Amino acid sequence: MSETSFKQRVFSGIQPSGNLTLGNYLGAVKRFVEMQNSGIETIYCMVDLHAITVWQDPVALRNQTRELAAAYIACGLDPQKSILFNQSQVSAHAELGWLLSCVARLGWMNRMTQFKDKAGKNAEKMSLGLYAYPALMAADILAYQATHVPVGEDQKQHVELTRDIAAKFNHDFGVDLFPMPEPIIEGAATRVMSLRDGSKKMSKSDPSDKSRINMTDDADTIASKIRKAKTDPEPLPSELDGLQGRPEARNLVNIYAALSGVTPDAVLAEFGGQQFGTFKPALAELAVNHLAPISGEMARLMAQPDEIDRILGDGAMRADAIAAPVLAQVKEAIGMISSR
Ligand code: AQP
Repeated sequence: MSETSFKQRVFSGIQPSGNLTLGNYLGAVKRFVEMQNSGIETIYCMVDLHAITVWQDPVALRNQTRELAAAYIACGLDPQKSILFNQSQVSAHAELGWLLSCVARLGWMNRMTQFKDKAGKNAEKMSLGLYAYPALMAADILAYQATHVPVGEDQKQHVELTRDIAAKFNHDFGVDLFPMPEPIIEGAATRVMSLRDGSKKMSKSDPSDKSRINMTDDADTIASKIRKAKTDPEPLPSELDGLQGRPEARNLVNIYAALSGVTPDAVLAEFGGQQFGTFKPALAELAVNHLAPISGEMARLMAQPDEIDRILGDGAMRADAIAAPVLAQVKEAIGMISSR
């Protein structure tokens, strides 16, 4: 365990690998904003180096990165208060990623469930980068000596691996350079599920657009996706226990709770005994009211790509000023000569 007391600092990132989904928003970005507004130092990244672990069309990647920056800002991240930048502009990420991949053990990486989920039966055809992704994610966090990492439930294992890598580095080199970062997984929707299959998480890269709500979807599209969301024929229960074995119903209740800022119990107290024919339109209205101002603001920002690039450039310089000295200390600890 680290004995140094590290300054509280938040780091997290999202891949610009497609449209930001309601899952990314409720599981991650909403929390990013709360942490920013609590006064802690916050650093939020568009992790383009992670995005390319699967094929990205270069034109689309550029657009998706700007769109993600626009989404961050439209959701309430303030470039004055938070450092916002794209990962590839700060070379400490890639460099520290390599150094930490020499610390991480193959056995640890082999236990990562996200690789297994994403690779499926095609592991042999996946990029080496997809397999090594968690070591780069550890570098993202540790380059800033971040103490808190707001993420959705699916990223918990990667933050735990980051702690293992940090502890091994500190131990192997007899230093106290890295804190043990804490995953922050909070809220009613830490794992938003696909609208088509309650056993799969909602994901940007799901081939079916109907499986997710994109932050850029218009009101009609949101309403139609919620209306067509898979459910069961039973009415909603009045108690949480009644959602057992009903993953699709649970998912919609959790989404309603997270959007309206109440607990799932409170949602069931209001809608228990009612059919989805009543609940779905209420959820659609809530989602549209919540998301329409965000997508409107995103569209406004996307009309000014130069301003987005300026914000990202400023963020990259501020991020580099924190990460470069940490990287220098890491190299020093490893025994690398600083020759210039
Ligand atoms: N369904 C989800 N529910 C709650 N949180 C979620 N997150 C992702 N999906 C959900 C959280 O969003 C943050 C950013 O995730 P990411 O882009 O780094 O990668 P991911 O977890 O692999 O997300 P996607 O949407 O599934 O992307 P693709 O399809 O490109 O792999 C993380 O904090 C994550 O927990």
